[in-house]
Amino acid sequence: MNYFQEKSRLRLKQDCLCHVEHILAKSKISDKTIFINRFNNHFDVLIESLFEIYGDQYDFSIHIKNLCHELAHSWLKRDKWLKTSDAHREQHGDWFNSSGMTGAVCYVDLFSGSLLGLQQKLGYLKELGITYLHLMPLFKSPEQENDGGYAVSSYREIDSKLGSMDDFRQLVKSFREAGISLVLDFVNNHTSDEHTWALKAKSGDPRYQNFYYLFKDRQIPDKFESSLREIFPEVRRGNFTWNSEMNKWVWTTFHSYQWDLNYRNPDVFVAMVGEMLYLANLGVDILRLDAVPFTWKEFGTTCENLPQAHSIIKALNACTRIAAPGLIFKSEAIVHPDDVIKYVSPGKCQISYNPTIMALSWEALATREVKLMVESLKYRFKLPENTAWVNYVRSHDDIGWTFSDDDAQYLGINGYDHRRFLNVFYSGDFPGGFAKGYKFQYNPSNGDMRICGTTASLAGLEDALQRNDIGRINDAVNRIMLLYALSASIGGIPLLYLGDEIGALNDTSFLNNPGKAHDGRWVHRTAFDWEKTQQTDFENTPEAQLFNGIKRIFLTRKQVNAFSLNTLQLIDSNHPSILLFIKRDHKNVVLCLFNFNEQESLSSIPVEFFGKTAVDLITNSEISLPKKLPLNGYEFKWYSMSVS
Ligand code: OTU
Repeated sequence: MNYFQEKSRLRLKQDCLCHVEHILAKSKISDKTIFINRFNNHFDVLIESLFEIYGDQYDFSIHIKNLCHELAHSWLKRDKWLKTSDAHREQHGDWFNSSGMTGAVCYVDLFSGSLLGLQQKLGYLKELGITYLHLMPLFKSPEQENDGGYAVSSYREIDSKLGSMDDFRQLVKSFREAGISLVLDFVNNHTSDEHTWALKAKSGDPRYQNFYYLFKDRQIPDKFESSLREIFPEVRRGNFTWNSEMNKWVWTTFHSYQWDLNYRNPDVFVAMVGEMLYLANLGVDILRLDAVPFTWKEFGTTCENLPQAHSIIKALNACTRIAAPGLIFKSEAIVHPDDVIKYVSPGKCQISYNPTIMALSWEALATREVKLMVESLKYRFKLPENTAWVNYVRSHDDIGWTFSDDDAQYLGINGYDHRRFLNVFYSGDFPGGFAKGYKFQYNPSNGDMRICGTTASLAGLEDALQRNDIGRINDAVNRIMLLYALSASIGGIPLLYLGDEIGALNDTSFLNNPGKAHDGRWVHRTAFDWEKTQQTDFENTPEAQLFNGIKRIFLTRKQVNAFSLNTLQLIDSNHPSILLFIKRDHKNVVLCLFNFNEQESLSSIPVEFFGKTAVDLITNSEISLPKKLPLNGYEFKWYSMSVS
């Protein structure tokens, strides 16, 4: 910023401050200084981030004033209990990351039928120790195809099949009282083509036509297209959709009914802040920012991960710090590891999926070698303070092999060939393999594809059950527990895909539903089988082993502060299949070992620990640590010692 820009920024700040003071003065609320202080503390970051994207717009200051108006009014509408929680969380910048935090995710309709039904499942979630629950998109969306709710028609209306806004408000309160934070998606890259803004655009309203990227002919789309990726090439080629009502091409990165929002227009930013703060004021604790890499477009680029997409997040974050500081963001960037990490900071997204470790733990199961995961952990795991990874085994989406080709090359692995091998392995085509998955979105232009399937089916349980082979069933169960144990101890928050704890298998019944049949991801978005939970109590079924095993993993994790910390010390196990790292805090040192192999394997133990007495955290028994430690097939071990 030059001298004149600096001057005008200061003047703008003064104007905005007057503006919000004026709004607050009209309200009866007594604690106005809290808002003013926050405004003073975060306005500079807000304005700098917005200046990066809108600084060249002649009406910049008008939009900023509209934004301030939105911030002040949203804060005034915020419930008292949320304001109390805001104050507490401001004092505890890492409130979301402790070993007590355990995540889970579900579709409300598939898990419990409705929001009221979900209230009834509180006991089940508590038994598993869940303290963070991500509810997949809940809002109004097109009747037939809606990308599992990721085509939002209104950010302020609950899908009537799931319940009402009042049901949701009640749920937020009772879950918060039960110690469960709620996570919702903020689908901010696009709306559905049935959102009021899209409907107005279709009817010719120029203000709302400017909310989207519309083009009268193919000239500009073609120029962009040459450098763009295709996300769902089996559904539609290219990134643009012809709309005959407007006689225009619309930018649609995902499906044709998901219209990308035009963030070049500051009006869109202000409107989306309004929607975001509405969600915040419902009492949502965490917003998952969907598809974060895609919000800014520039000619000649991939239109992913551009610096301006980061400026948008910084600005959204600053808005929450001012008007709803109890809220944090979770980044959903399933991209190259170097790009994933750039979204994670206290000023952007405080938490993020860890897609690299997710993919690499499946990679290690397929290869029985941990070297690619170790290489990645060396350089791509460390996060800034007051941020955390969300470690997941499976999500509602496909698995993309987003590891770094440089890491692979360093180890003598050809990234392209390795991805091909992993796709063949997990789609079940590899001779002698254990996985039963499905190929997803094969792109004939470049050979890319991804993989679908439930955790259990990908880990071999479906195949083992079909063969009725006890040995294979045990292997499959142990693979699943291995991955969950890793997610619970590596650092950050583990995330359970509900159903994994009872071994949910692939379900192809979605093929009979015309709204879902074209999207293979529904094979792993299965209806929760409550009958299976009955078996977990008294039978030695795979369901019982999984449920009790995962529950034990989560409950044990709660007692180990070091498991949530971002720091990790990698140790060479001297065995290609064994991952070995140390987690420590000021009180305890925990050796964590994971055998990615069905055979018994021997791990070296660091010399400083020879002969030390350690507690096996899972069995609660004591052991004197040997030089070489045997691990059974797919076994994991957590050995804790106090710092002397
Ligand atoms: C997300 O995923 C959601 O998780 C998907 O369920 C949605 O379909 C999609 O956005 C559109 O809303 O490409 O294959 O780097 O990987 O945003 C899934 C981010 C996806 C993308 C991700 C996207």
